[in-house]
Parts: sequence; C-alpha cells; structure tokens
Amino acid sequence: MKTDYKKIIDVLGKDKVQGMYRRMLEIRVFEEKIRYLFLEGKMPGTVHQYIGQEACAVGVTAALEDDDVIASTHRPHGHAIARGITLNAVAAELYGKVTGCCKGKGGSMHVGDLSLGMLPAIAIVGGNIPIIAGMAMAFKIRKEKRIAVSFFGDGASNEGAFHEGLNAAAVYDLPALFVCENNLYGASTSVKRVMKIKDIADRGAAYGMRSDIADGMDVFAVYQHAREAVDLARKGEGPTLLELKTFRLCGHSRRDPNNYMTKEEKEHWKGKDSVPACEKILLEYGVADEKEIQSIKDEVERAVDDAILFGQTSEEPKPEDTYEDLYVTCEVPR
Ligand SMILES: Cc1ncc(C[n+]2csc(CCOP(=O)(O)OP(=O)(O)O)c2C)c(N)n1
Ligand SMILES: [Mg+2]
Repeated sequence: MKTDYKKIIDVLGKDKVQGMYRRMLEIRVFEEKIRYLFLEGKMPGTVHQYIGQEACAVGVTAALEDDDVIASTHRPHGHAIARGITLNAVAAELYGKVTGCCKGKGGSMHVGDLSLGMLPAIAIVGGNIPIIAGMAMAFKIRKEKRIAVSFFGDGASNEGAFHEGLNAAAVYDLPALFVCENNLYGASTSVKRVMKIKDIADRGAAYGMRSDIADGMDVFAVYQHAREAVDLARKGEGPTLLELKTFRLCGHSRRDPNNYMTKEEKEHWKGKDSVPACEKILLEYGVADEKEIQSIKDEVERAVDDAILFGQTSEEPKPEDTYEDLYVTCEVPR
C-alpha cells in the first residue's frame, strides 16, 4: 500500500495532523531530557527509552477511538504520551510521586491509565499479548465496538505468550490489533541471530491471521495501515498482526551505549528519523509553516520542562498507602 499523504491529511484535517507531530515531538523531547536526568543520577529506577520509534505509537493511536484500550511493554513512555496521558502524569510516575499516573507505584515500566485507554504497562516480554486477546474477547462478548491493541517487540514474538495470544485471537475472530515494533534488536541481540525469517508478519499465517507490514519510521504509513486493521476489527472481521519496521535510536536501557550496533547501521536509521520526516511532510503539504513548527517546538520544550519540574517537586506517596490499590473492586459479570 503506497502512503497517500494528501488523502490522509485531507481526511484527518490540519489540527489532527499537527497534533500527531506535536505528540511525536513530545515523546522525543521528553525522552531526551529524561535520558540526561537518568545519566546524571537524578532519575530513580531504570528507563527503557522510545527514541526513534515515535511514529509507531503515534500512528497507531491516531487510528483509535477513546474507549479502545492499548497495552505496552518495558518501553512504554511513548505509548503513554501518544495515548494522551499527560506529560506531568508520566514524569511524576517516573519519579515515583503520588501525582503520577499510577500514583507513583508503577514507575517507568508500568506507566498507564485505564481511564485514558491504556493498561499500566507490562514489562514481562510478550506478557501483554494474551491479556489483550482476553480484553478483546470481553469486548466481543459484551458486543462493544471497542478494539484492544497490543504493542510488543520483535523479541516478544519468540515467546510462547505470542503464540497463545495470537492463536486465541484468530480462532475467536477477536477485535484486536497486534503491533510488532520490529526494531531489529531484543536488548543487544540482533533479530538475525534468533530468527530465520525476515518478516515477523509471516508468523500471522501460522494462526490464520491477516498480517501486514508498514514503515515504522513514517507516522502516516503507520496510521494508514493501522486504520485499515482497526476498521476491519471494528466491523467484526477479526484481528491483524501489523509489523512495523523501525529502529531504536538509543540504548536498550540504563547506560547501554549500544556498541553492538554498527556506526553505518545507526547512521542509516538516523537518516530515516521519523520526527524530521514528519516535519518535512507538514511543510510540503501546507499543514504548518516554519513559524508554526517553531512555535510547536517551543511549546513542547516548555511543556516537558514543566512536567519534569512537576515530577521532581510533587509529593512522595505515604507509607500508610502502600497496601492501597493492590486489588480492583469490581462486579464480576455472570
Ligand atoms: C519474559 C521476559 N524475559 C526476559 C526479560 C528481560 N528483557 C527485558 S526487555 C528484553 C528485550 C525485549 O526485546 P523486544 O521484545 O524486541 O523489545 P525491545 O526492547 O526491542 O523494545 C528482555 C530480554 C523480560 N523482561 N521478560
Ligand atoms: Mg526489539
């Protein structure tokens, strides 16, 4: 499928397209600033960053409705920001503060807010895949027109949970979307060392599931392919495995200097960087002019600084609240 930029921009309208660019920039600037705070020892815990993969989260979530649900991984900051969790709530969660999206009890690897359509992220590789199949099954049983979306990596597609989740979703024609962000590495391990196939999308055939591939460095391509899969799922035509070809333009976690990637490889993917690529399309198709782009950049810079300050200066959770929020009280439908 060729990416029809003009058509996508016409259908979505200038405001939404500018909003997609803003979200990508928010993720990029947020992650860059967090990276330095972490390296300076000013950020607690660990972080797995999303730099380079912004188009994946933003392109897919732009195709969703408010009551759809997404689930993420150990690398969830980008998905949370793309889904509309505020920068303040994400930053405060990373600092373990009560104002965080999980009241500071989740930290970096568990950001999420179900009221905004994102399960707190699950850091067990592949862990969210069967859960998303289960949520999609609930939507189907209740005859709700909602979609459940699982984001996961290439590494996760080698886990048993991937097989269980995709098979169940295919067998029951569930309204789910399985988004594999193939960034070519599982931690420091190249996909070439752990799989014989070139395209992870090929694995969909084993489950009788429709599968598709999109350029994960182009937010418009991601949107176009995700939109198609989401529309089919909402019409009752079952799930899709969507493989996004992407790259992590940063280390895996902590202080990883990603020396296992060659200089040429890093430069090749830097040349495809989704954020400047999106900016170019905005200018080319008259979605924004240089002045508007600059003011979006300035606003994002300020919003991220404010969010970090909010996270740093918010209150710590109280020890006496430790055992709250462990279980959800809800009625189990019979
Ligand atoms: C079941 C399980 N095994 C191992 C780990 C340790 N681990 C954390 S991230 C990661 C690599 C995952 O690679 P991939 O699925 O490609 O995601 P990416 O990090 O590239 O986003 C591993 C092995 C884990 N969290 N869970
Ligand atoms: Mg990977």
